[in-house]
Formats: sequence, C-alpha cells, structure tokens
Amino acid sequence: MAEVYLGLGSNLGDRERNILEAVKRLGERVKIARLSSLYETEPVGYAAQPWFLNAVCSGETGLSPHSLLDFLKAIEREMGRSEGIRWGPRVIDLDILFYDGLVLSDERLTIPHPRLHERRFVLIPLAEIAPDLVHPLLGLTVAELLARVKDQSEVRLWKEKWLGQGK
Ligand code: A4P
Ligand code: MG
Repeated sequence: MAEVYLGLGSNLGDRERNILEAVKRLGERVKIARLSSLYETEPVGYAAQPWFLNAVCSGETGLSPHSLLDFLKAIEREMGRSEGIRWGPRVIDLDILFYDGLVLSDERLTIPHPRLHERRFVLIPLAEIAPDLVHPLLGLTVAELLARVKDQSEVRLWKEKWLGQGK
C-alpha cells in the first residue's frame, strides 16, 4: 500500500457537492485517512473564472501511480468534466500531489505535482493535515514551503467541519 496525498478542486456548479461526491468515489480505491477543511480560493493561472473550492486528502491505496491517475481521470469524466481551457473552469479536478516519497516524471504523470509548492490553494489545506510532510525533491516540509511561497492569491477558510472530518 502507498500513502498518497490528493488535491481536489471545483469551480462549476454546486462546488461543495462536487467535492463531496469526488471524495465518496475516491473511497472505492483509496482508504481516506485525513481530509482538510474546504477553502474558497481565488483562481490562479486563468483569472476570468469563478472562485474555486479546494481541499486535500491523504489516504492509502494499492493502485500504482499510473493506475491511480487513470482512476482519478475516470472520476473526472464520470462527473461530467469536459475538456476545456487548461487551468480553466471545471466541475472537478483531481491531482496527485504526493505518492509515498516517490519522484517520477513521464509524459502523462509528474510526482510530486510540479506546481504544488507554488500554490497557496494547495499548501494551506496541506499544511492543515500534514505540516511536517517533506517534499522529496525540495527537501522542505509543507509548513516551510508555505512560509516561502510567493503566490499571494487569496485562500479563505470556507467550511471547517464537513463529512465528519477533523477526527
Ligand atoms: N498530470 C501530470 N502530473 C499529474 C499529477 N501529479 N496529477 C497530467 C494529476 N495529473 C497529472 O491535467 C492535465 C494532465 O496533467 C493530465 O491529463 C495528466 O496526464 P488536467 O487535470 O486534465 O488539466 P488541468 O488541471 O487544466 O491542467 P493542470 O496542468 O493539471 O492544471 P493544474 O495544475 O491542476 O491547475 N486555481 C485555484 N484557486 N484552485 C484550483 O484548484 N486549479 C488549476 C488547475 C488552475 N487554477 C486553480 C486551480
Ligand atoms: Mg489537474
């Protein structure tokens, strides 16, 4: 089994319901251990779109990295995400942030996620559930990455207790 950290984001439709639905579907192949609060976040990369809800979770899975990516893409497809503008609006976006201490990069998959350390909308929820987790390439903890991040986009705590999280 591998310990994985996943990022969830939605900025179309009922955003909270979309994230909740994605967490439920993830549970079919990933035993969820920790789930962050929900944060409302300013769009990064492509500004002319609605604000996101973002969260992160950790869990254990028997899936290989590429099988996990296929599983996440299948959930995105089933939940009606259509191909759109890169970094543009989406019903649900699921990213692999970390997979054990693995470092991997090919044409389909890069682990750790190549932009996670530049993004407050990832680092803030991640720091809530795993501040001491060390980035295997950068050698810094999540809390240290957050202290150094240049991104100044807004990230607001939106809902702290949901789905029985925080146990
Ligand atoms: N891919 C490579 N590595 C990974 C990985 N670690 N996890 C490939 C997931 N996918 C990975 O992703 C494009 C391709 O990246 C996948 O097919 C996979 O083979 P995508 O999800 O189809 O497209 P995308 O999400 O539009 O592009 P990308 O580059 O993944 O964007 P990001 O980095 O996910 O950013 N602002 C706020 N506030 N909140 C957000 O959640 N999200 C984005 C998307 C931009 N701005 C945002 C947010
Ligand atoms: Mg993505």
